[in-house]
Amino acid sequence: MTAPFILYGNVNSQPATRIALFFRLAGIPFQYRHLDLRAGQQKSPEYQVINRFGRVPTLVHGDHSISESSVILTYLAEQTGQFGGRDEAEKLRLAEWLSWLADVLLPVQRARAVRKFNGDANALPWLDGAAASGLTLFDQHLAGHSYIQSERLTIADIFALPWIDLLSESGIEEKDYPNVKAWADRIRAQPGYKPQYELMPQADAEC
Ligand SMILES: N[C@@H](CCC(=O)N[C@@H](CS)C(=O)NCC(=O)O)C(=O)O
Repeated sequence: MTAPFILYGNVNSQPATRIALFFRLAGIPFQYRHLDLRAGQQKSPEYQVINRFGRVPTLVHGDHSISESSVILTYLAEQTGQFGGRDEAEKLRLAEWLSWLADVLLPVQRARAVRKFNGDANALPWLDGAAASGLTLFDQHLAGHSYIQSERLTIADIFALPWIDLLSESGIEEKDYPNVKAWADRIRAQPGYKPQYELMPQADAEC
């Protein structure tokens, strides 16, 4: 029997959502381990054995414990044969996209964190401007493309979608970015798709 996939996450975490979304879209069961971030469970010595950064998500699979959602998605694509690159050139393009998206759209996540979790409101003017710049570039790229890389859903799409799904919590209107909206709707129509707050329970579970 192959080892189970075990995801450590929190329902509010967009990086953790990416991994749960991968499993749902791929139709692969996983074991879910809830971490209470407010209580600081992610900083416990036991947890830091599997995640040196003290954050979620972590994927445990056999002898591996992997952090960073982009790395986890790349690993899962390799392990399952789903949503990854089909040859070396595609794998490299996907790695580029993951890195670019993480740079350019991170202000979207940060703007949500400030608004939802009462962060430093002084940061908002800069974050809102940076989020708008990133989304404008992303929207321009998606004109004429069904998915981020070619016409096929990949881990790059799964990486980006959680930020877009909760744009309203970032203080941004999805309709202001029509190509992004059309792309997101295409993914939302996929079998297995669920929005963030339905993807992960607030307790350990078999999913
Ligand atoms: N770059 C990381 C970001 C992970 C991250 O920011 N995790 C947050 C939740 S969204 C976290 O665990 N925060 C708790 C902490 O830093 O103590 C990834 O993509 O996995």
